[in-house]
Amino acid sequence: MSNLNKIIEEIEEVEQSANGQIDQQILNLDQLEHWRIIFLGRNGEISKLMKYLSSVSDENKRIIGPKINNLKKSLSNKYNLTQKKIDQRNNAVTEFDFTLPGRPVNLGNYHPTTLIIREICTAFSEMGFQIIEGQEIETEKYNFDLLNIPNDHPARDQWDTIWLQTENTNVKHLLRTHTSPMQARVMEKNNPPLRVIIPGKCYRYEATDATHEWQFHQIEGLAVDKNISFSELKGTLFEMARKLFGTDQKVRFRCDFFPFVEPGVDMSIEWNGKWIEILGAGMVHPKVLEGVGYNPKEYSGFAFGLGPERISMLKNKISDIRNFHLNDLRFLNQFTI
Ligand code: FA5
Repeated sequence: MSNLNKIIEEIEEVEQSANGQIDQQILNLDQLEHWRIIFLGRNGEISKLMKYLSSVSDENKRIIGPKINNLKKSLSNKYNLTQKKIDQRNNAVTEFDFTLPGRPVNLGNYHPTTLIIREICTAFSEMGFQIIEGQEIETEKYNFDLLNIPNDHPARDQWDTIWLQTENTNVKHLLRTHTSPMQARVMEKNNPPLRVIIPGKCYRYEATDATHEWQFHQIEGLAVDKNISFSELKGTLFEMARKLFGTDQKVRFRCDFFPFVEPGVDMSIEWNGKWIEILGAGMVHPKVLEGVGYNPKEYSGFAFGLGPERISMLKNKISDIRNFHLNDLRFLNQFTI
């Protein structure tokens, strides 16, 4: 190998070694200084290469001279760049201000449905009602039969039902269409007097729109005792409306039909100059009392079922019930405790 080739090879080796070290091994300024001395120092590798210039021909000088100069420039650049990077890293650590307040943690809120259910339940528990919960998967017997809605009765159409396919084909299961099946379940397990409130989810095979969801909530109320009359029903619901909407709240009762109450009513509240229906109610039908083994001559009671989302919509000026399930934080963040 000629002298020239040997020198070129050496230049390349120095380049490789210098770049390899600075890219992979240099972590701090001390190491960088050590690297500088080895490659760019007075007796470093670049200086050693420079010395070849005095021993080669002018022609070869013109070949290796620029190569050595370029290498020196590129290593000097790399040195400056690495020094900057290390400085920045060091400053980033030393400039961290430990006295700064921490980043705020996003705290969750209660869902508006939870808030309104709690508010309504509190109103009733202040009137002596006990709060209980029930199951969302029901049988035909409790959702319909024990509520005086026999098979093939047209009243069933009022509750578009999501039926379930289960292994037991003798018992028909469904997603409860209302919370009323809990009336029979509570009465079967308890003796009067009783006053209960039952919040929970309901499901109907319905097209959704601004006031209808296929999954929504209801709050059922039931009171059974001796001598319970329609006055107690009216008084209780009137008091609830005053607690929820303010002491001036006007309410209106009108006749309505539900097979499990007699007489049946719906209650509306006066809202922005209009009557808005908020619940169905009535005196528990004697057949329902009989069905759970109560003597209708001895006991009477009232029941009602209301939709908490609809009440929240009125109170909070929500124009579309579907907002409750959209999971949109712009909507949900507006509700705080
Ligand atoms: C019933 O479901 C009866 N079980 C209520 C009842 C109980 C009457 C006890 C008498 C005695 P209704 O289908 O009207 O009735 O529903 C009651 C309330 O649930 C309605 O006033 C409304 O607030 C709410 N609701 C009904 N369907 C929907 C729906 N698709 N989306 C949102 N809320 C609904």
